[in-house]
Amino acid sequence: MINKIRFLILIQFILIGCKTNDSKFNLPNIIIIYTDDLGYGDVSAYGKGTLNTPNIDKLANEGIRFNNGYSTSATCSPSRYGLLTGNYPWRKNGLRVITGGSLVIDTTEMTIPKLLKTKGYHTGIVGKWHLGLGSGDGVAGSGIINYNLNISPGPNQVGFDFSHIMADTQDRVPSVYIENGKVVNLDPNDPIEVNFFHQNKHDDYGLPTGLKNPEMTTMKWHHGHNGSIINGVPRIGYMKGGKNALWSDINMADHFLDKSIEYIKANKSRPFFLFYSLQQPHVPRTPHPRFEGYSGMGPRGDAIVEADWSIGELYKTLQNEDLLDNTFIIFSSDNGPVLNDGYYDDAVEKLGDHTPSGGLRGGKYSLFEAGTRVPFIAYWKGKIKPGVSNEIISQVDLFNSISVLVGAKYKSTDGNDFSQLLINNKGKGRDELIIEASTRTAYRKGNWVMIPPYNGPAVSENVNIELGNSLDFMLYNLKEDPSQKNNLSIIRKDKLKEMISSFVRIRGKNFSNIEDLILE
Ligand code: NG6
Ligand code: CA
Repeated sequence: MINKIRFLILIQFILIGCKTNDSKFNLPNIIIIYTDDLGYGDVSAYGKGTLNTPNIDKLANEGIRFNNGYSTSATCSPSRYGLLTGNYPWRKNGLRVITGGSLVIDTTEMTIPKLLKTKGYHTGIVGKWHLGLGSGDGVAGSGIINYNLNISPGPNQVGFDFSHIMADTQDRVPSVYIENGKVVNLDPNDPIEVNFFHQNKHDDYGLPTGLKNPEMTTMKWHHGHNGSIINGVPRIGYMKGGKNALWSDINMADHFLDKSIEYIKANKSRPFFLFYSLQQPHVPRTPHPRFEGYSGMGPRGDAIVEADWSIGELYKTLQNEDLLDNTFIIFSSDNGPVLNDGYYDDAVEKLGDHTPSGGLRGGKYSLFEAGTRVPFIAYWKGKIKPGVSNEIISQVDLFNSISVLVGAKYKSTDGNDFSQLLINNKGKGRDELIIEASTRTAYRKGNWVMIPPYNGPAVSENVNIELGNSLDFMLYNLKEDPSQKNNLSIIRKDKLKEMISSFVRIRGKNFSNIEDLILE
C-alpha cells in the first residue's frame, strides 16, 4: 500500500514537473515595460544624457539595445494603439490624444493580448491605459462614460484578462483607479461626475478650480490644466464626487508596482503577459518624497529615478520567483520627451546638461526624430546574447514578432516579424517606416527621412518643441546629420522625389494638409 502511494506521488511529481517544464521552456512570459514621455537620452545606457538609470541600463547592457527603435506616434493614445494592434495609428481616422473619449480599439480587432490568449496566456495590464473607455457616442470629453457603473468596453474587452488602470493620464480626471471595469473604492453614495468642457456646470457645484483658486494649488499650471484641483494638483477636466476613490499621486508608482508584482505572483504558474504601463515622467511629476532631490533635476528627473527603481523592483521579483530565464522583456516609451508640458515644475530650470532627446531634434508632439525615436530594449536572461543594434524597428512590429515567438499565426497589416532580431540580434530591420505625430506623417527609408509640408506653427510655444511643420518639404540624412540640421530637399531633388513616391505608395496622396501641394 505504502509503495502504491509512493508510486502515485512520484507520478504526480512527474506530471507537475512536465507541466511546469512545458510552460517554462516553450512559452515564455512576456512583459512590456512602457514608460510615458521618456526620451531617447533619458536612459543612461544610451550614453547621451546625464541622468542615471541603472536598472534600465541592466536590461540594455545584458539585452539588446536598439538605437533606431520607434514608437508609432509622438503622442500617447495613437502610440499605444499601434503597439497593441500592430497597425499604424494614422489608419484610424483622426486618432489623437484621448480626453475622456470612448474605446478606440474595435473589440473585433486583434491585439497582442488577444493573440496570446489563443496560446493559453493569462494577460494583464497595470498602469496607464489611455485608449478610451466605453462605447459612448464617440464625442470625446462630453461626459459619455458613467464611472459609477461597470465601464465597458475597455481593456478587458480587447484582450486583457486583468486590468488595473488609470483611464487616460495622470493630469486628466477622473483621478481614480479602475480595476476590471470598476472604479476602485467607489462609495455609491458619492457618485463620480466628470466633464471636460462645461466649466460652468462645475462652478455651479461651487467646487474650486485651478483657474479660479490658484491659491489652493500646490503645483502651478502653466498652460491648460486649470480644471478640478485634486491633491493640490489642478487637472484637465472637472470631477465631482468619488472622494474615497481618489488616488494618491505620490504613491502612484508604488501602487502600480505593487499591482504588477501581485499580478506576476498570482500568474507565475502559467505563461503570462504583463503590460506594465508606467506613468512617469508624464506630468504632473509627483515622485514619492523618498526620491526627492535624487536626480538634481527636479521632479522630472526624480520621477525617472523612481521609474527606474520600480523597474529594478519588478526585476527582483522575477529573480526571486525564478522566472527570469523564462521571461521575455521589452522596454520602451510611448513617445519622446517634453519638459514643460503644462505645469511649472522646474523641468526646464533644473535640466542642467541633461539631454532628454539625446541630441535628436524635436520632442514629444514632433515629426522630427525625438518625437518617436525612443529607448527600445529587448531582454531575456540567458537567451539573448547582449548587443547593440542599429537596425530600424518600430513598436508596430511587436505584434507580429510576438505572434511568431509564441507560434501563433496572426499577422497585422503594418508590422514585421522581427523575433530573430529581438532575440538573436540577427537579420535586418525595417527598410522603411511611417513616422507619425498628431495625425501628421513623415517617412524614413534607410538613413533618409522626408517630412512633407504641413500648415501649423513650426514651434509649439507652450512646450517649446519644434513640431516639424514647414511649408517646404524637408529631407535629412540621419547618418551624416543625426540632429536633422541640414535640409537637403533642394540639392537632393532626385532623392526627395524617390522618397515621396515610396511614401505615397503606403500613405496615399492626401498626406498633407496643404491642399495645393503639387507632387510631380
Ligand atoms: C495634452 C496636454 C498635455 C498632456 C498631453 C497628453 C494640455 C495643454 N496639454 O493635451 O499636458 O497631457 O495632452 O500626453 O492640456 S500623452 O503623453 O498622454 O499623449
Ligand atoms: Ca506619452
